[in-house]
Amino acid sequence: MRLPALLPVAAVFVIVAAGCGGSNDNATPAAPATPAAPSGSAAAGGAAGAVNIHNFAFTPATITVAPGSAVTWTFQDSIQHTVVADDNSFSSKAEGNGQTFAHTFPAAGSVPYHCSIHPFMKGTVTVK
Ligand SMILES: [Cu+2]
Repeated sequence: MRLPALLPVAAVFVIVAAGCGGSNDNATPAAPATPAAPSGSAAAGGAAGAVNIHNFAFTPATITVAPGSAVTWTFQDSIQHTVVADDNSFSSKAEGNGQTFAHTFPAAGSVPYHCSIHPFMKGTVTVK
């Protein structure tokens, strides 16, 4: 006469165990690959440029924008990078996945830049 009494206990045990396993699975999804449209920071007078930072590279490595335009870099690596002008006219903080950095280029010229953490990462903004 003991078996019927044990069955409800076993059922409750299974439900509790399932709830525990489910709440513990907290995998971090990959960052969305779609670049967000630059919001607000783009100055009037030129088309904005966008550069992705992914796999230890600036893509495109060379970008051309009109004077007064902003360039927005989107950090897409889980490893942190920076965007630093070779002449130090601008520099970002070290940023990781999903962050952005924007800089407006008022005057014509060519501005090489790099990642200060990984100096082999190089890019150039050409303003003309
Ligand atoms: Cu870097």
